[in-house]
Amino acid sequence: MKKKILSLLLSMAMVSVLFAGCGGKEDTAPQGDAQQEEQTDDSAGGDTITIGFAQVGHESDWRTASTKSCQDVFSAENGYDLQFVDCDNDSAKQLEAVRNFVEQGVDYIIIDPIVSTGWNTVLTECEDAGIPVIVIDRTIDDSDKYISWVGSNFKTEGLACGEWLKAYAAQKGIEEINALVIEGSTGASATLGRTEGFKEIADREGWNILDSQSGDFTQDGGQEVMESYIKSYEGQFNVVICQNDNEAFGAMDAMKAAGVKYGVDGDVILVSFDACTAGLEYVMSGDINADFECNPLAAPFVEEVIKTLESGGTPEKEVYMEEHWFVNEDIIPSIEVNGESQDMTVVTQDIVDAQY
Ligand code: GZL
Repeated sequence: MKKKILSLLLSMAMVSVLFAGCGGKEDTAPQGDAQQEEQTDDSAGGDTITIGFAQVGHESDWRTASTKSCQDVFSAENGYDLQFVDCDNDSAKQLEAVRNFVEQGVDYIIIDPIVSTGWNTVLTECEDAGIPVIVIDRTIDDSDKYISWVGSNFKTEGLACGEWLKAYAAQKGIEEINALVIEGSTGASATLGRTEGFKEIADREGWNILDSQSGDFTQDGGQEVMESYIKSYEGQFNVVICQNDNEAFGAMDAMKAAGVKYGVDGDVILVSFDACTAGLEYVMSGDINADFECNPLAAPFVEEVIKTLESGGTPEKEVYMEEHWFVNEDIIPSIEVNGESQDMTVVTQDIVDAQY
């Protein structure tokens, strides 16, 4: 928007200069106008940056924190005009939102892609309009027509979950793993990565994944899938992997209602991803055995990308967020993921109080 206002004011200033040159009765007006335009130029020329943000939706605690991070950083007092669209987990709505941003002529577009494919055409439209696109969180896998991506390595999260479960089962003398997976939203890179990572370890260790269905990253979805699993696999499973905390909350409700004991003192190991505040509270209480963090606070890093661009620099194409792996019990100090030693963090009240 900054761009559009500037070019409009510059052309108005040029017209007023032309009028002034003609000596018409508008002599004073154009001068006055020109000065006013200069002032206006100055005020609109360098300050407000307009950002169009097409957010996945409002499906989880994680998403709420992600949205708040962007709204806090890209605020009016920080010099931004944030055009926020909650795309309600609807890919068609998200593509339409991005096209509307192009129509509006925003200065930057931020996208958290609901699904990882179907993006090349609309990103080409953004590129043709000269509007830089920054992708956060989930990835776009069928186009690289964006400036930067800021997010997490979802496959690493899945691998860490598998490596921890291997070490945990050994510590507890559990010889057979019969796991049920409640996946995230179908087609989301977070779902694809976590599923791929965990399955790689499960295949390597010869574990049984009895079933793997989508709970759509919601609490209702987690509860519905877990209720169905209990009917189909009662007494056959000893691990439940939920691909986000809100699904785990729903799965807990379903298991509680069915009398299935889960967590540190239960018959079923319960694992989650995201590590939001409420999720860590359940880790601390022992209801969730382990929670693999996915950091939603990308906005400060996105602002760094924008500032680099504004100063004529070239930002990094990929920026990875820092994340931690949380557990209830202090029996596995670290795990090895992709050949790298990674600490397991026992959840304390201080950690819960500091979480997003
Ligand atoms: C992961 C993010 C996922 C979270 C869910 O980066 O896209 O979507 O794990 C959220 O909580 O709904």
